[in-house]
Amino acid sequence: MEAVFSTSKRKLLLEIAWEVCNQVGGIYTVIRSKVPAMVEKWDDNYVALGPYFPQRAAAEFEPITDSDETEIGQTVRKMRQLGYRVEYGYWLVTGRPRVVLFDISSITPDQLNKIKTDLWINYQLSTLNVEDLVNQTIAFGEMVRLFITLLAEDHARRVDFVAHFHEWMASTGLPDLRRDNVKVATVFTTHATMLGRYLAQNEPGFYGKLPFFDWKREAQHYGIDCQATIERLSALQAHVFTTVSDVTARECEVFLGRNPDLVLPNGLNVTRFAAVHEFQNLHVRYKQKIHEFVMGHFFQSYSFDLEKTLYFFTSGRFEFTNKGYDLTLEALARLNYRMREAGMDMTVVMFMVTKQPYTSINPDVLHSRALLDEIQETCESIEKQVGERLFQAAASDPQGTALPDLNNFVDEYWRLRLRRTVQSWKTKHLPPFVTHNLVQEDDMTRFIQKANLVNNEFDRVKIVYHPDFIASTNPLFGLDYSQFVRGCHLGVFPSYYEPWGYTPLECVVRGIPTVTSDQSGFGDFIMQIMRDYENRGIYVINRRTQSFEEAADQLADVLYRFVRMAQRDRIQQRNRVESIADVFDWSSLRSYYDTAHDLALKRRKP
Ligand code: G6P
Ligand code: 1S3
Repeated sequence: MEAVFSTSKRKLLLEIAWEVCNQVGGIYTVIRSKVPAMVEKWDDNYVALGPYFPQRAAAEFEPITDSDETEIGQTVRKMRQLGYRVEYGYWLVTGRPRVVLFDISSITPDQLNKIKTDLWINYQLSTLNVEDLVNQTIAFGEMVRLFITLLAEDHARRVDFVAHFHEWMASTGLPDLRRDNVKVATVFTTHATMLGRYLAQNEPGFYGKLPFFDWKREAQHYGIDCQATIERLSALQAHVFTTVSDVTARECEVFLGRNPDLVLPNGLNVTRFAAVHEFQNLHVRYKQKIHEFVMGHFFQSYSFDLEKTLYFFTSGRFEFTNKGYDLTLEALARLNYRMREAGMDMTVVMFMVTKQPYTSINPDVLHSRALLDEIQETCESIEKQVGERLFQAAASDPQGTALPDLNNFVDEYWRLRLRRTVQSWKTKHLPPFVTHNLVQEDDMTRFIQKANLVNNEFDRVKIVYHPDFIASTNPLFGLDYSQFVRGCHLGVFPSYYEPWGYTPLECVVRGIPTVTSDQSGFGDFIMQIMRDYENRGIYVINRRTQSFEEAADQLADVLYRFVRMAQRDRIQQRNRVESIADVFDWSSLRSYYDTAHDLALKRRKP
């Protein structure tokens, strides 16, 4: 009998995620940034599977229209003949892999009910009253299951298939693949546990209580029984179960009933400049854009020396305690106090970037910005006029000795216009600490007010709460996120719950120092692989054994020391941070994935 899995057979990897061609959060970054490294190893034998949402796919998907006789092409045709809508083409990202996207609307309500009944009968998985997203993922999971089943039925004699599922949202069909003994080696990666996310946010002293939680009871309590059960079934049934960090691995045993076989750290597709000074130059260029925002935002009320101003930022989804926004604000309040006590003339502007419901950008903020632009245009006109007239005067001056009075070169019109614009711009109000009109007050605004970080002139720490992610279309900065990061001096991410956390890593690869925590996967990883991380501009806050108060003190210390650094030291530190970027390139970190796939194939072999 022909062995189904033999070492000589071709191998084909399917990577399955809800975020393939569909950006929601961090998993999109994992898959997309990893594509070039995957394609380098797997070439045409790498295929990504995701859901089909026409509007989202429009920007990053190109269909294959020619007849395609590969195993994937044939199976897509078979699914279509069975009446399912399946899109097949290329994902238009670096590496251009093949993708199969499943239109979940081709699962009828009757079919969905039947799938849900079977999930109950086979796995006691209750889907009563679940949110619509869960229904969508069940439809997606079923189409993925069917696709892999057909693929393996027809081609497993010649090809070894590995299916790598990311998160429960992609894996509702995984238990059936195992039950039906479909010839595919399976890997399941969880990027967080549902229960961890909820409990860390709501249960004080979460980590201390971790070993004692009853997963089922908590899942029912938080109304996430279905999601948590899918996650658990997937973890238990996959040939290889993995997560993104040791931090999350600790939760897996308790919530999912299985220790991960492997930890697969997250990387990025790192592009480094040939010359070091290039990324330093970019820092200056984008800092200038941030200066413009700061002038527009603050200088109508009062001004400060931009040469002595540092830009700190945090960015992430609005999980107030999980992302450590509470700790960050507390530490900033302490920093403000210390800077004032020490009589420092430095200013720190802290950008709190996240996403919360708002009605519009605050019109006053926009108006102030527009007036500043007008002042700038007026100054440029004056500059041009003065330049031209000075040139004429200098050329026609017989002696060429005295510098004429430049004021005489400015028309009355421009003088008045400048004066009027500046006067109409100035205000006695304090600069707002939030840039948008929020639908309602939230934990951030309440904390800022409680800590009295309301942008008083005497405060050394200013707050700009920007409740929308940064995009180049945003009129306030005119920068994309990556440029914004480059223009800042320090990223601050002392998370309490963070399976990995891309944000500090995104700083590192751009040569910007960053604060992280030992409860984040990234922070934990850096502590394992590097001794002198602090010297390299990665500050790890101890949130594992310290109380909130102690951690806030530690963070305030770190920030205070950073503020006191000389510019020369900051420049050198940026060089040191940037020099470790390669560690996080997928060309180094892909090997963890290779190990997982090899192990799954080995375990799947009869
Ligand atoms: C880069 C540039 C320098 C500039 C410095 C500002 O290193 O190459 O010309 O002086 O950035 O650094 P700072 O930390 O003050 O923004
Ligand atoms: C998760 O996304 P999140 O922000 O919901 O997955 C990311 C990718 O692995 C990870 O970086 C992050 O910590 C997790 O929380």
